[in-house]
Amino acid sequence: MELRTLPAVFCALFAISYFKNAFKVDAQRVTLAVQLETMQSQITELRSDVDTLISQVQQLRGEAGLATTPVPEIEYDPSEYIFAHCRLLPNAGIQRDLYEPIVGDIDFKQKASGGPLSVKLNLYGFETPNSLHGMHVHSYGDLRRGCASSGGHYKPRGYDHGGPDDQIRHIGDFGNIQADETGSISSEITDNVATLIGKYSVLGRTMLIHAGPDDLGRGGDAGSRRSGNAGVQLGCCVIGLSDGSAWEQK
Ligand SMILES: [Cu+2]
Ligand SMILES: [Zn+2]
Repeated sequence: MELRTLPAVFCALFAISYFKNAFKVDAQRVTLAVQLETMQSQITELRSDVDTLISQVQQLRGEAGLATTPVPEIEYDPSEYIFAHCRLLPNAGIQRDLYEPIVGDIDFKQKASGGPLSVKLNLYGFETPNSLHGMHVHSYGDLRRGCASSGGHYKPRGYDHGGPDDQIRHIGDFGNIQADETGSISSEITDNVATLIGKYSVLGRTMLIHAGPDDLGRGGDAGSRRSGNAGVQLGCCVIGLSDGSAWEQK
């Protein structure tokens, strides 16, 4: 080999190795891009699996009464009152011969700064004079299948069922209400646990009245600890915000 051809040979060798490396890098890049795309689609799939699982868990929690679906925060003037209303109707989800045609209004009033909740009842249509009926807040304001689709007792804190004066009770365990001799109820009660405000607000949830008395968790069985064995769900309604006029009316 002549000396003067050496630089040309070196140049050629260098060019060959450069392009070889460049091709190698390019091929690696293509492989990585394909892997990345595969991983991205796997992540998307996993995300939708997780979403499905979350909604299944949420549904199960709702059925168990452990719903924690947050109520939107509302800014109130703390010096004002908050009012809510609920138009009670017979349970559309049960056989006609099981339900008593109870109807009426349930009104709520509470200071926006907190404190006890006043509940005014004006209900009619109970068939047995002087009968006792369990009354509770159930988890959801969903009445698609009558009262049954409102879920279990609203118990975001997970405690056992109890009476209104018990330390251990659900948020909306109002205990028993009693019909008079004409099958009507006109009364006002005060509760220190149920609230219209904050994280555990009963707004948007269901007020439910049962055919039988609530044993207040003292029945000694699982049903008692879960819901007070108050029997058939006679009637229900969804608690919604209202102005003060409904409260003043009766
Ligand atoms: Cu109930
Ligand atoms: Zn309860």
